[in-house]
Amino acid sequence: MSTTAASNEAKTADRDIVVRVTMRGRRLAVSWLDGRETLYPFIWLRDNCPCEACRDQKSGQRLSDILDLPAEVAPRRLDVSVTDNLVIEWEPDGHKSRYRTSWLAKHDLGASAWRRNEPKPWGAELGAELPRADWNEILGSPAGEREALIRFRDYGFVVIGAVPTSPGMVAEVGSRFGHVRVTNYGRIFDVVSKPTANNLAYTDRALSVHTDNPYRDPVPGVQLLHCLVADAPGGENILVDGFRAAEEMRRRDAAGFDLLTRLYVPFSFTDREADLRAHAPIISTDREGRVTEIRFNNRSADALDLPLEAIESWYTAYRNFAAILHETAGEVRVRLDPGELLMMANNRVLHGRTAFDTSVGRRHLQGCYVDRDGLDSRLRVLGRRGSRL
Ligand code: OGA
Ligand code: NM2
Ligand code: ZN
Ligand code: ZN
Repeated sequence: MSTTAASNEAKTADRDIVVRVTMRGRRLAVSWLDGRETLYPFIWLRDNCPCEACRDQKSGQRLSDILDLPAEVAPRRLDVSVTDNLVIEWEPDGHKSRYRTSWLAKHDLGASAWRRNEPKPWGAELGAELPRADWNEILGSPAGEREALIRFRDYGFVVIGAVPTSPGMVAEVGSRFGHVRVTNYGRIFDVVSKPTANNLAYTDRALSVHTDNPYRDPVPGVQLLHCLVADAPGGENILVDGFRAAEEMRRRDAAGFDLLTRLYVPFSFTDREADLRAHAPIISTDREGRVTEIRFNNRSADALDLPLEAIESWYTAYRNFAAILHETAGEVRVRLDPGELLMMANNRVLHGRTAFDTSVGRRHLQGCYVDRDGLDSRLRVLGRRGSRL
């Protein structure tokens, strides 16, 4: 363990040590001790000058407008003799910029890896050891809280244990990590079987795996479900990694995958007070083709309004994807006990439940939604060196 840590540290240092800086066209080429070479366009460097004339030193925000920069910038003088710094004096105005080499190393414009953490795909095997956390450990130390958020980030969900079963705790947990999103269902909602339910979630029926609120724009990023009472037989939760399922779809039916990413389909929810509608693809991808969002909820799928020629082939693709989502090889089952709280990335992990029988006992979950960006922010803050939050 210690050897690995030491060699990792050595590697990090090599990554941050500059051996040579040269001009190449309108870019600066930096060679690093670990053998890499990175390129930085002059305009990019000048725009990212961290000096006090360019950045407010308190907020870190940029003070200038883009047009305040000369259109043609180029280094007049380079100096790498200052430890861990690259100093550039610029043409035409003599402005001086000083960049930390570790900052430059981190901004390798040729590699996209530093931009994101790859999700860890999972299937049924994850059921053997669910990503778990403990509310007391989250409260107890920044490291404990960070661990919980890292599991959530990597797997798209985490089961948090030892959350007191007092009503409203779900929003307290949500607010610990991010910002609760109020919806037409309220700040928090009670998932119980009710006689007159405006949503099938408020019945004792089984719910097949789904994305919550696909009819909303934007869709809530994170859902929390906190178990208060679990006395009714049944009511087991089912989780599926939608990203993994989408990759499986791409492999098995590339043309169908393509249809599900390209065609926008309608979702809706209506009751006495609400008429929510949104159009979106079932699978969304980024410019590099990576899956970024799954929106799958058959209960709230509205009548397709695609061009006539597209309907049958879309249904074939939709059914193929649904079949993958319903494969037991991809699903994890968990029966929440009172005090357990399931926190899920609603854009990635689909959830469902089996039916439950209220003739024997009650079942009561409380839920809320939080925005995803707050959690990501919290994780970064907790990762700051010496974080003592
Ligand atoms: C929901 C839901 C699952 C459950 O309320 O959106 O999916 O376990 N509930 O009741
Ligand atoms: N509830 C539990 O998104 C959905 O319609 C699923 C959501 C009603 C907030 C249920
Ligand atoms: Zn500056
Ligand atoms: Zn749901």
